[in-house]
Amino acid sequence: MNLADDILIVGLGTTGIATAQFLHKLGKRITLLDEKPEKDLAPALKALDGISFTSRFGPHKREDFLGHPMIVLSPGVDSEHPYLKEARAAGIKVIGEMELACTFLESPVIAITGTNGKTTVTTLVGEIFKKAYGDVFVGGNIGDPLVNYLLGGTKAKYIIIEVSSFQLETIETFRPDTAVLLNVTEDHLDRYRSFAEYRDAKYRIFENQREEDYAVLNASLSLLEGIKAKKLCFSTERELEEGAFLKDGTMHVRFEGKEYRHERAISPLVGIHNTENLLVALLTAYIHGINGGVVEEVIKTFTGLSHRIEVVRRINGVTFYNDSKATNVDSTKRALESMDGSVVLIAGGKDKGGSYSVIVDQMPKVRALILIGEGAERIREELGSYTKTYRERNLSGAVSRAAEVAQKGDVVLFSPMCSSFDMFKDYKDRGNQFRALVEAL
Ligand code: UMA
Repeated sequence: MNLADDILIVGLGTTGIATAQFLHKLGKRITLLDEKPEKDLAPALKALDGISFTSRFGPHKREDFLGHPMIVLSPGVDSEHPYLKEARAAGIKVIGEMELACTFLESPVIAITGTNGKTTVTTLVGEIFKKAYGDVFVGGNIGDPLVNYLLGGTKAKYIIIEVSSFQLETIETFRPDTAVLLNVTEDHLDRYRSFAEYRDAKYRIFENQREEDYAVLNASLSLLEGIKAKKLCFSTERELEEGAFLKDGTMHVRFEGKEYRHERAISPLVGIHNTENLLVALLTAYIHGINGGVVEEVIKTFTGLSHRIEVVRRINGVTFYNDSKATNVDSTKRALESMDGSVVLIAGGKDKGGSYSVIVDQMPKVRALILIGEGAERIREELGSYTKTYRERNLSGAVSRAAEVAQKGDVVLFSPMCSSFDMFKDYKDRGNQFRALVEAL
């Protein structure tokens, strides 16, 4: 791609900082734009010490988007913002950081998207590839922007990235050697005008692939049209001629005329959603020539991520789980499905506009529902009639209430179904605060 000499970077979070450093290294003239006031951007500006740039901070203005031939967006910036539409109409090139970075990549790329499980799968695939090949970059939406890999200046054997729908909105040539789509359920309806728009952004992961690439996808999406890459599916429900599936407690991978088998029980991860995650990891490893012994060694010891159905503590026969990473309703549904016995569910946070009734089937096992945050009222409207429901002012009140209503043998599950930004810095901060409150009980 021909990069302009004068580039506007929108958003000065993790992505914007790394993008500014990279474009500076390439000798580009950069301008930084962020809707926050300058005083709130002090840490970001400190990270850019020694780099020359012009900047405009505070509420976005139309003219700020029109003065540069090229714009690089951070994922959090809606690419359909009216000022960006106007910029495109004026002939300005608008791309995202992932598109910018991918044009410089020389190593094979494995990209993983999906509404849920993408961080777990990216981490697990990363661990397997590190064990097999040593030098591997693991990043993207997981927290380390792809441009950071380029800034590192070394060449990895594989690049394994978690990719969000936000990042896929602004691609043009991004072409993973292996693209994985885990699942698509309602999320981010505060950004997208419809579910279809969100889903279509996810499907773009396959858009530029060719016959020699691989598309790994959930068998429920196997009829998806327009994929040029070789399709390989995974399923926990049915046997597949080719791909990965679960049968009688054994995970099977059928690939290029061979069959590989691993017992499901070798992994400490619980739940059917994790079986899917494991099948994907196995399939991806076999596609890229990794030996079954290496895969099994990693799978046996991979205990999952923090803030994802993580046991915090057992008190008087009640087990407290931190599932702060559940920022959408499908994620909470999966957590509930993995639980045996009665559950006291703590939920709520910043509402993203989707329907909470997705978990109605699981409500018979919910002894009590304890709600916090901006989304509390909408959740109560949709689920309040199914169980005893409490509204608490903050997380501390919710944890105390949960300890009070839970009975011996119950699970207290903090699985918010919402994002964290109404009351916390991010889902990690929210999960850490939950842990501390439970530890203090
Ligand atoms: N901003 C503007 N104008 C806007 C919107 C935002 O100026 O219209 C500014 C904000 O004031 C802020 C900056 O942009 O200063 C933040 O940019 P950002 O939201 O893109 O955040 P980054 O820190 O760059 O983090 C992003 C991803 N964030 C989002 O997609 C919202 C991170 O994913 C990702 O880890 C990181 O890039 C590295 O790739 C987070 C996430 O929540 C974890 N992702 C969503 C998800 O997983 O569901 C998609």
